[in-house]
Amino acid sequence: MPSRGAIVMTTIIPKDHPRYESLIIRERLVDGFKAGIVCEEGLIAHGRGEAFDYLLGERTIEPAMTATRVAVAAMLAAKHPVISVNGNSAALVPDELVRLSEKIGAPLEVNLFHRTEDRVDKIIHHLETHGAKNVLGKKAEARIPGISHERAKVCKEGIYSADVVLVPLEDGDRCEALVNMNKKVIAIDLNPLSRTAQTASVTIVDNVARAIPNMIKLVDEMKTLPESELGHMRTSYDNKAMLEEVIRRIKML
Ligand code: PTJ
Repeated sequence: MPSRGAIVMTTIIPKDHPRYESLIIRERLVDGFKAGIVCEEGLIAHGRGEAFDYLLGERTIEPAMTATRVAVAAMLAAKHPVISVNGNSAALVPDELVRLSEKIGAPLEVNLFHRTEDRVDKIIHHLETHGAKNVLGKKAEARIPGISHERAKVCKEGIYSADVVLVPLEDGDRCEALVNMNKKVIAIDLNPLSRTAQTASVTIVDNVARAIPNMIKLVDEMKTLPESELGHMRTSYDNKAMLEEVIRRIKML
């Protein structure tokens, strides 16, 4: 029997399948759903993401890599960075979220749009089986002002007091509310037109399954760079221009 919240791959995808990576990602989501980690709506949201990923060629395009570099520069400079984790990202990149959290010194906080205490417990347990310690989110005693849904519930010493928040798969409302709290919000969203993508401080238009591993590699490359260089990366970056470039590339298809 799988342990509580454990993901067990149930379908075998042959490695020589031309769309192997995409199908593996889909299977991880389905298995995450069966394990009670991903919600029904998460499967629908993934379908939307897949469509945009197809348009991007299912690869990290150059403007997304630029945004990823700026995101890492922001996280390295942050006083209190926090990584928000929802059902989909926990199912897709649990090992990588734990590694990024350790490398940056940014706690993981489970924060769900479709929040149930059972799913919070399962996701925390799932991250712990992948090596995480002190996952936040069970105790969510603070609220983000200006939003009425469950994602407003946050941990006081986590997202509530963070200066930089990384939010893979965000909803637009909360992204805007976090920006209104003067936080730097780094979103990972395959849809460059979404309200999240348009309101975040830095938007990585990429699949979370590629973006988080890219961030891990970049932390190693960038952590020895002088602060002047990291600062220049952050201040010279224009998120709106980057999004326009992504949309231009999609139109050129
Ligand atoms: O686990 P919960 O309860 O927090 O719920 C998670 C979902 C995803 C259901 C919730 O956050 C939600 O409703 O999200 P939205 O508003 O549908 O937005 C999801 C966004 O993520 C969409 O713009 C998708 O294109 C995008 N997306 C989907 N899959 C990926 C993705 N972006 C990056 N990587 C993906 N794998």
